[in-house]
Amino acid sequence: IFAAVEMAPRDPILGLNEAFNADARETKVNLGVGVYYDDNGKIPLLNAVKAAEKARLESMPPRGYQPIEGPSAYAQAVQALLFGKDSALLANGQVITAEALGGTGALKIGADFLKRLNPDATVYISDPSWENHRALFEFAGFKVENYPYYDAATRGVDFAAMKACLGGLPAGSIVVLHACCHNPTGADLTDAQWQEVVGLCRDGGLVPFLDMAYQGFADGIEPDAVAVRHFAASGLQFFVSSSFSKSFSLYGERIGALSIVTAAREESARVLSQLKRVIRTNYSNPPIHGAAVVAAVLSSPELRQMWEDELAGMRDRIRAMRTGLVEALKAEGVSQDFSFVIKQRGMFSYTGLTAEQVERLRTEFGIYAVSTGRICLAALNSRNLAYVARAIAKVVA
Ligand code: PLP
Ligand code: TYF
Repeated sequence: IFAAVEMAPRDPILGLNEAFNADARETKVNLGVGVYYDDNGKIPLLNAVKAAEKARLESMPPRGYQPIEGPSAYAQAVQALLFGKDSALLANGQVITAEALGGTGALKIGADFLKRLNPDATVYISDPSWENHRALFEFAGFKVENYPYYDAATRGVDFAAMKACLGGLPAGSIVVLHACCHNPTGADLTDAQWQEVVGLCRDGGLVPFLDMAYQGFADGIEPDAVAVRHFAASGLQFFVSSSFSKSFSLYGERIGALSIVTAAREESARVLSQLKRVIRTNYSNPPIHGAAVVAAVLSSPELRQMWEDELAGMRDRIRAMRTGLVEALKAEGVSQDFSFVIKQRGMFSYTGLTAEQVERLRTEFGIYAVSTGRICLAALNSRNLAYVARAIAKVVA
C-alpha cells in the first residue's frame, strides 16, 4: 500500500521545534514558532483561564456531544469580539459562527465549504503569507496564487502593487487577508488602505476571507478589529477565521471559530446548514473545553477584565522586546538601522536576515529562526535578549 509514498517535507516552522528540542546547548533560543512566552520563557496559563477552569472543574459538567457548530454562548462571545456587541449585522442575524479546531480548523472548514460553493475559484494569498495558507487551500482542492504584499525595500506593504493585482482578479476569486499582525512580516494595512481593499472586493466581486489569529496583539481588541469592521460596514458577504490560541494562550486546546457574514437572516440559516454538513463529515462536532473556558471568561465582567489586562501585558512585553532588541543591537555596534523592528506589529519581525545568516545563528549560537529571516519577538526575554543581540551582531558584521 505504501511502497510509492514519498517522504513529505517538514513544516518549515513546526519542523524547527524538533531540531530545537534535539539541541543540547543550554543557551539555545527558539525564535522560530509563533508562540508567546513570558519573561521566564514559559507559555503562560492566564489567570482568567485558570479561574474559569477551576470553576468548571468544580462543577464537574457532563461530557455529552456538543451542537455541530459549538455552543451558542461561545458563538456570541466570538461575534462580539469580531464585530462589536452592538453590530447591526448581529442584530439582523447576518452572522453565523461555528466553533472550529483553532484558526487552522476554521480556515479548513471555510475552505471545504467554499470548494463546494465555487469549485473553480482560485485562492489568492499574500506574498509572503503564513506557511500553512497555501497548503491548506491546495489540500482543499483549490489553485492558490499570490498577490503582491511585502516590499523589502520599504519594509512595508507595496500597496500599489497589491491594489493593481486585486483590481484585476476574476469575479469569485477568494482573497485571504490577514486582518491584523501580518504573519510573517508584521506589516499591516492602514485604515484607509482597508477601505480601498473593501472597495476592490466589492467592485471585483471577490470573496474576502479574513484571517484573524492575533486580535489584541497590535493595539488592542477593538482597534485590531478594524479590517473586520470595515468589511462589516460594507454590506458585502465574507468569511472570518479567528483563533484564541494566542490571545488566550490556549494553543493545544485548538480553539477558534469560523464566522460568515451573509445577506440576511434567512440566508444565514441556509449557509449554516451547509457548513454543519462540512463539520459533520469531518469531525462531527467540536471539543468542549476550550469553548467553555473562552465563553466563561468573555461573559464574566471580572474574568473579562482580567483577560484584557493579561492580554495587554503580553502586548506590552512584546513591544518592550522590540525596543530592547533595537537598543541592544545598537549597543553591540551594529551600524545597520534596525528601527523598523519597533514599527512592525504582532509577534513577528521580518528581520531581513538572510538564510545564510539564519543558518549561522543556529549552528554557531543555537538560535533558531525561520529561514526567511522571521523571528518571534515573544520568545525574547530579559535573560536571552543580550545573547541574541550579540549573535545577530556577529552574523550581520
Ligand atoms: N492564521 C495565521 C495567520 C496564523 O499565524 C496562525 C498561527 O498559528 C493560524 C492561522 C493558526 O492558528 P491556530 O494555531 O489557532 O490554528
Ligand atoms: O506562524 C507560526 O509560527 C504560528 C504557529 O503549521 C504555527 O502560526 C506554525 C506552523 C503551523 C501551525 C502553527
